[in-house]
Amino acid sequence: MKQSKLFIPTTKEIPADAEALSHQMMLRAGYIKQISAGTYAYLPLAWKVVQNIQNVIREEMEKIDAVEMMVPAVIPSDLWKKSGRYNTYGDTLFKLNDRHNREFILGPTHEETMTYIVKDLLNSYKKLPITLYQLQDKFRDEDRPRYGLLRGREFLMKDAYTFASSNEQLDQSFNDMEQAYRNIFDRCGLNYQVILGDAGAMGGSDSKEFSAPAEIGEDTIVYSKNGEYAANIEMATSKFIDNSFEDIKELKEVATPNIKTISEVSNYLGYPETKLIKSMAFIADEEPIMVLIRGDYEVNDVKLKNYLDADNLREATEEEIVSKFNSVPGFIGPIGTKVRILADLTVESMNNSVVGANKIDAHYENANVNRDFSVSSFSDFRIVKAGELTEDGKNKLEFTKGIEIGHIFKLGTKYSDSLNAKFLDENGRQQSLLMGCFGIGISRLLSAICEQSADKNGLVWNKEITPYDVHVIPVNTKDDTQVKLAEQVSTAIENLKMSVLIDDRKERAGVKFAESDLIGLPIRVTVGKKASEGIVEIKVRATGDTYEVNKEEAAKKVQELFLNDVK
Ligand code: 9G3
Repeated sequence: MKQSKLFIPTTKEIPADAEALSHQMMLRAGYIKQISAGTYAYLPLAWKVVQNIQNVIREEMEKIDAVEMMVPAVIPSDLWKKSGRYNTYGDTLFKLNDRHNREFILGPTHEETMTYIVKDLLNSYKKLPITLYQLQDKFRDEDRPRYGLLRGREFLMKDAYTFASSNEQLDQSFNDMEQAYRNIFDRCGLNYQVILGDAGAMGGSDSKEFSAPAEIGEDTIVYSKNGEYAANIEMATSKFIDNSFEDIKELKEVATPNIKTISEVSNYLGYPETKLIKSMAFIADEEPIMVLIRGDYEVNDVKLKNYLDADNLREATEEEIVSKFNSVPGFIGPIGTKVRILADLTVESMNNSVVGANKIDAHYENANVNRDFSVSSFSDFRIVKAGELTEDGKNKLEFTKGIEIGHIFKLGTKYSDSLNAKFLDENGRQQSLLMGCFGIGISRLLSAICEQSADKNGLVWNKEITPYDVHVIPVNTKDDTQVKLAEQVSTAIENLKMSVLIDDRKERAGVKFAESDLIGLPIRVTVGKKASEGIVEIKVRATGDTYEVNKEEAAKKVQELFLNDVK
């Protein structure tokens, strides 16, 4: 391909609002162009990479008998009203009306659509299991789209859906998909961890997340160095050790004038934060709930939401703390409270604790569960801390940041129940279809690959997904010898089944080399001054290794390097 015919709007300046390395480099290398907040055009080189990634995905889906199809992006809202998700996702759902004023949404994911399609068709166990997938843009009106393709409002996803007649079939599909994802991410040259993920909102049970370690990642991954434990912090658990037993003391009210936060109370009364109980006020689907946790921990919203199976969970406002908790912000506590009280396991073994007195400028000392207040149930509601031990006490927990590039779920019958998608089992009984759903964020995957592989000079592609295999650069396009030799070498390389981008533009050498480093093709062949001696230079982008070879052996050397030195 002649570079003069392509469209690669490279630029030197780094846009002010591009913080992520991948975002900066994809802009500078002319791979993407922002159209609006969170929506991007894939320019020719990026689109080639995306298609290469999609072909890797197709090959791996083929191996596990998953079948590609395509559904509309414009979906009637009433499908989402039936599943109950129309309200759950509120503002994040893109909504639109057609000319007859009928309501639609732009699909953010397609559990409902797929269930609607197979319902009444996959009506016998003989037709199950089946896994359908698509490679399609998804729409999510994110509040804060950012980091380029990492968090977009229109983005490419591979979304797959399994319909099965038994848990064994669903497990098989889930395991097949996990292996397929490992193969896909390995072939994309990515390093990643498979971690315990939150299945909460999806109504299912198990879920596994594929997380690519990256500073810019929005996920916090909790893991043990020996690799035995890895979980999204939303789900992570730790061993809780408590040995603070004392004799029960008399409850005592103490004046704490304008002393509100945990650290203020701790300092003012001279107690460590581990002797304080933090009382959090939440509204879960309109119900006021108080959650108690030891002063040195934070409540984990995801664990709480999953425990309550709530659609909407939020912290109460100061006004609600007065009106619904009959308390005073900063002095809220469990004693005398009428709302349901849940408590983290850390509270179960505490005694003689400090709690808010539910009135201005006052706290209690020596508060004890059961004597002074009752808890309706104890559960793990805490956010684990780095340095804590894994539940088996054998390993220390470390934290790192990661980019969620894939997530696989076992859904159960949440969607088939709500859309009445049933099949006849081998005993002639009607059952709801068992479902699994599996996603790869393809746009996000592109960013994650760039985050992990780009260097200060630009992008660096591996051989599986590079837009072109070899970059041939005639340094001086006015020099016939160089131009002819560049064409000869390009043809010889193409004859060895490698794709070539030839930089036939009338640009200065410095510009050509800098842009070649930016767009990141794995191998570069420079045809410069030594062309007259029939010598060309070959450079491996990832390592910088450089070789001078005769023109006759150039193509062979490129092939050898491409096969052996390029990842
Ligand atoms: C929405 C909106 C945002 C969403 C969802 C729904 C995430 C939503 C979870 C999934 C689960 C799986 C199939 C492919 C793999 C992931 N964000 N999720 O359901 F309406 Cl606005 O998408 N779906």
